[in-house]
Amino acid sequence: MTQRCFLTTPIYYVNGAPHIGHAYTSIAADVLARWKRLDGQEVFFLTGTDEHGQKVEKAAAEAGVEPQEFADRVSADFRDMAGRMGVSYDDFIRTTEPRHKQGCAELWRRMAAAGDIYLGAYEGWYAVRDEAFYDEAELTTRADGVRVGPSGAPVEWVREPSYFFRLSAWQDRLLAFYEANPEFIAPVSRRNEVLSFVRGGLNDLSISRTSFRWGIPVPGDPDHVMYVWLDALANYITALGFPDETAPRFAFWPADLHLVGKEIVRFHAVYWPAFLMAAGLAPPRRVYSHGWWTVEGEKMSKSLGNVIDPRDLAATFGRDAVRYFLLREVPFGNDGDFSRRGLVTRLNTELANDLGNLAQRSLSLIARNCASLLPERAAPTEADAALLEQAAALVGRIGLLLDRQAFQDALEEAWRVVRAANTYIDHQAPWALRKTDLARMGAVLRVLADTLRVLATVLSPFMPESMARMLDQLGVPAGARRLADLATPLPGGIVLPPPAGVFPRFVDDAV
Ligand code: ME8
Repeated sequence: MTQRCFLTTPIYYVNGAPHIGHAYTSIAADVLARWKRLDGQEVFFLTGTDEHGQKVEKAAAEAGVEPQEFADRVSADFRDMAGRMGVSYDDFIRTTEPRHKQGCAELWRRMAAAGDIYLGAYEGWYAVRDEAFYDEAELTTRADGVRVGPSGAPVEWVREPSYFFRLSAWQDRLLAFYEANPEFIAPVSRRNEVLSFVRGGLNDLSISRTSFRWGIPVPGDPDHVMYVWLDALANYITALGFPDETAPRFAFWPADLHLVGKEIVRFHAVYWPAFLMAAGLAPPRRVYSHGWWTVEGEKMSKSLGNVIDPRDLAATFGRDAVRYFLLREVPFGNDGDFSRRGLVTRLNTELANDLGNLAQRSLSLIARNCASLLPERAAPTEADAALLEQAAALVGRIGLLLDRQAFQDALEEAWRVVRAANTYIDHQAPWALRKTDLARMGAVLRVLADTLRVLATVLSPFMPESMARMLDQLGVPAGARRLADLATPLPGGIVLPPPAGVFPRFVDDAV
C-alpha cells in the first residue's frame, strides 16, 4: 500500500500581511511535501488562514471594514503568497468556512460529552496579540509601565463567564504520551520546555469568550464564542472532513507532522493532543517547532518598517534562491537573521558558482564536443565510481535528514557532492581530453551528467523551478523524475536541448 503522509503549516492570522516568517514555515513544509511525493508517497499538505478572534476583529475595525471582508482580503493575500513562493498545498482551509465551523462545533460537543468542559468564570490576564492567557508569574513590566507577557505582548485583565477545558486532568496522560512518543516534540530543547511546563502542573483552560462576537458560537450557548486557539487547532481535522471519520481524506489522520514556530509549541504539543484525546481522537505524530527570523539584526515589526514581503524578494532574486537561502542559512530549530548581503552571497557562490557553473560547464561541453548527444556510460574508473557512489548515496541520506526536518544538513550533504563534482571536473579536465582521448571525454561528461541528474532530482523539492529546468537540459523526461527513476539510466545518444544558465549571478548595487 502507498504510504500516506499528512503535513501542515500553522494557519496564519489574517490581521496583517504575509512576511518572510510565514513564508519560511510554508516553504519548509513544502519541501517535505515535495520530497514525499518524489518518494512515491500519497501526500496531503495543508495550509490556510486563522480568521477569528479579538486580534482579527480589532485589525478589521482599525481598517474600517467588517471582519469577514477584511479576512477575505488578507486570506487571499496569503494564498497568493503561497502560490508565488511555490508552496504546493493540497488544501487551503479558512476558519470562516462552513466546513470548518461545523467540524469545530462537533469537536466541542465531543469534548463536552466526555465531561471535559464545564462552565465557570475566567478572571486573569489576556494578551490579544498572542491570543493567549498568562499567569501573573509569566508577566514582566515594561519601562513605560505596561504589563507584558513572555513574548512582549501587552496584557489586559479580563473577567467574564467562560467555559473551561479540564486540562488539569490531562497532566498524567500527557506525560505518559510524551514518554511513549519521544519523537513527538522536536527539537529536543523544545521537548524539554514542554515537559517541564506540563510537569509543573496544568490549570484548566478557558475556551470561550463573551466580550466580543467574532468567533464560532459555542454549541448550545451562543452568548459565547469559542476561544480562537481551539477553533484554529481544529483546522487540522476539519480540513480532513471531520466529523465524517469515514471521509476518504480522514484516513490521513493522525497528522505526520505539524510544522510550527517556536512561540506556538505549547498550543500544539499540550492543548491540541489533550483536546483530541478528550474527543476520542488520536494525537498527531509529531510537532516540530522551528526558530524565528530577525531582519538585519532586528525583530520584524510594522513600526520599524522592516517587514519583508517574500514576494518582493522572489521578484528580485528568484523564488528558488529565496527558498534555498531560508533553509540553508540556519539550522531549522535555531533563530536566524535575514540579511540581503547573506542572500546575495549564497546565491552567487553556492547557486550560481558551485552548482550553476558545474551544470553549465558540463552541459556546454556536451553541446559543443558531443554534438549535444548524451554520451554513453562507460566502465567507470576509480574516480568515476567514487563520485557516482557519493551521488547515489545522497537519496538515502537526504531522506533520513528530512525525516528529522534537518533541512540545512540535507543541503550540506548535497553540496558535498556538488563540491566533489567540481573537483572531479577540474581533475579530469574533459576540455583537454577532446584532443587526446575522445572516448574518455565522453565518459567523464556522462559521469557529470549522471551526477547532475541526481543533484537536480534531490534538490527539486527545495528549488522546483530551477531544478526542473536543469532536468530538462539533462534530457530527463518529465514523467521520470521521481527518486525511484534514478535507478534507470538515461539512454546514451539522446539529444540534449541547448544549455542555459539556471542561476544568474546577482550584481547588487546596494551591497
Ligand atoms: O500563530 N520567523 O498565526 P501567525 C519565523 N494563527 N517564523 C515566523 C515568524 C518569524 N519572524 N513570524 C511568523 C498564529 N512566523 C496562529 C496559528 S495554528 C493552529 C494557529 C511563522 O500568523 C511561524 O510558523 O502569528 C509562526 O508559528 C507562525 O508564522 C505564526 O503565524
